[in-house]
Amino acid sequence: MVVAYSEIRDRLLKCLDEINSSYSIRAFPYEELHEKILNNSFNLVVVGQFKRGKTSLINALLGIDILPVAVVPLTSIVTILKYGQELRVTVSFNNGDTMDIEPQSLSEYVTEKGNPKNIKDVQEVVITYPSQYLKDGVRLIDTPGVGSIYQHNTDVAYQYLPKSDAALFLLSVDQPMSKAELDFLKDVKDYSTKIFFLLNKADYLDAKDLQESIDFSIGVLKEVMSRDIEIYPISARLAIEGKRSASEELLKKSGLPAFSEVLNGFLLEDKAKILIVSVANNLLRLLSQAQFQLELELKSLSIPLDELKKKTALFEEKQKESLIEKQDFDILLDGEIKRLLRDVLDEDMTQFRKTLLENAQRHLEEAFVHLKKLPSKELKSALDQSVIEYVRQAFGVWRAKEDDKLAKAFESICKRFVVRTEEVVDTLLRFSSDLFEIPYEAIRTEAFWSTKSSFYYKFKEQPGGIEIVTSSLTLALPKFIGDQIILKKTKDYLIRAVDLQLGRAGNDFEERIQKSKINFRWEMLQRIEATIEGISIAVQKGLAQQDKSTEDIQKTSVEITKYLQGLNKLKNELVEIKTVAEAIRL
Ligand SMILES: Nc1nc2c(ncn2[C@@H]2O[C@H](COP(=O)(O)OP(=O)(O)OP(=O)(O)O)[C@@H](O)[C@H]2O)c(=O)[nH]1
Ligand SMILES: [Mg+2]
Repeated sequence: MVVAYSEIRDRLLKCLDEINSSYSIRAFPYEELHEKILNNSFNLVVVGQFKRGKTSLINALLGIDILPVAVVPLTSIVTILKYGQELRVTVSFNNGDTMDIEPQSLSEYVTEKGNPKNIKDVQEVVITYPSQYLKDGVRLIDTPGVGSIYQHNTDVAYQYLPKSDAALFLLSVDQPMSKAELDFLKDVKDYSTKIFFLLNKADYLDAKDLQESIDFSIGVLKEVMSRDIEIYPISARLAIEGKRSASEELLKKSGLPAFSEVLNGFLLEDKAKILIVSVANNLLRLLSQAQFQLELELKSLSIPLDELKKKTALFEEKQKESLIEKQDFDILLDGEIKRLLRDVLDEDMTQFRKTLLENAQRHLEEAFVHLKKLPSKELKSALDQSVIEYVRQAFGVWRAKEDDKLAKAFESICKRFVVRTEEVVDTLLRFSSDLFEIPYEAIRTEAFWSTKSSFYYKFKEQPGGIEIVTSSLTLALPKFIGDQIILKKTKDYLIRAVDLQLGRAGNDFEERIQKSKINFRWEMLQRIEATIEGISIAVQKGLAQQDKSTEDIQKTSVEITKYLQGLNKLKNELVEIKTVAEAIRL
């Protein structure tokens, strides 16, 4: 069954809005759920050797000619394409600044020719575009080709792998796979959970030769990946032509629609499904609770006053138990977070520092051999530059990976504590359910917390890459200084630069984890509070009504029943949405 993701997403959003506007549910996480649904994005990162047609593929997928392509190694900066109501191109620089530019000037920032060795110090470029393809939350990430003479381009490509949902690995028929390509693939394998292989430029070959090329690539890839491989032959060129001339035939021949379908199926099944089901479950849980409270209110209208008071006293006794639970919650959560910072973050930083210093020193010595003919002052500044560049790249890659790792670890802590919180809430509700003889249906919502993109651990979009203090030594350099002293001083500088960077990165990680913890804790305790309050208020309302006239009581009871019917309708709709989502299969 082909399900339009946008369709069930919109149905879910409608439910969410209706609950928010018609039912006053305490601690209803409307904003969070809304944002979660709207921001659900699929990051597709396009990687491969230089000149395989990565940029062309993105143009083809979008049916536009927006990104610059060429016959020489070109893309040097990562470009992210995402949905927006109008075309807009924003450049982010490593120092944190951003700037909107005209689309025509794109190549002055993202290409090796327009921005050689990234002298403009660009971190990334974000393009928003009103394309149907991007509307469902797909984000396409164009990366510089690896393996060209521009090493810095290769490093950049690595940074975007850990957070991607899938990598599109591009090969092309005009060149057999190279060693650099295979080495790169081995790394991609470590960083990326899902890889699709595309064999581009299929238009160069006839059917027989194309098959031969596919078979050859499959053979090589199977060995590296140690699993069965599927390769999708495509022609970005034909796809662009097909879209431009609105020719179905060309488009079909390009192989792109067939691949898109597979890709969309994967995205739906892997991410959209989990998201929809878990949000629906969360809403169902909240509605169940609201329903319980309404029924309790209804019941309280008819229970004899004495009995009602007795039951209320019993409930108040019970709710004291949750105070102890709350204390335990705090102690345990603090402990887990401390362990995360100490056993994971500190440990990783120590390890990274060691490897980085070793590698960077080796790099420095090599650079020194190349550069030592330069006059002292130039030598010093060239070495500093080389160190800065090296450390920046290494940090970028490490930080992306560490970020992902911490997010997952934090997520898994949250997951355990959500289960705990829900148990406390359910115990209270079940107790009241027995006490007042009203049915209560508990719904588990763990799925929500296992979605890949983290919820509580909030990522900044990470503007501003690694800032490095420039060495002030250059200025203070004595006139006739020996080369070896320069090397030594640069090595000292390297250590200071690394430690400074590491200190910053460590603080940044820790601060974000602590902030995330506070948010999480608050929200969990809020859930328990809201349950207790909801139950108390329902009983209080009943109590307050008891001395009213029979007519008034009758009126209230009709109103509540109407509310309950509305709730039931919403619940049915949510169950249906869930069923549709669960049926999504590739
Ligand atoms: N015949 C043919 N040529 C293609 C196709 N796709 C791309 N090309 C050409 O291949 C060359 C490289 O395309 P790009 O899209 O710039 O490749 P890239 O992988 O982004 O290159 P880098 O950014 O340098 O890594 C260009 O001259 C394209 O016109 C295709 O399907 N068929
Ligand atoms: Mg490119």
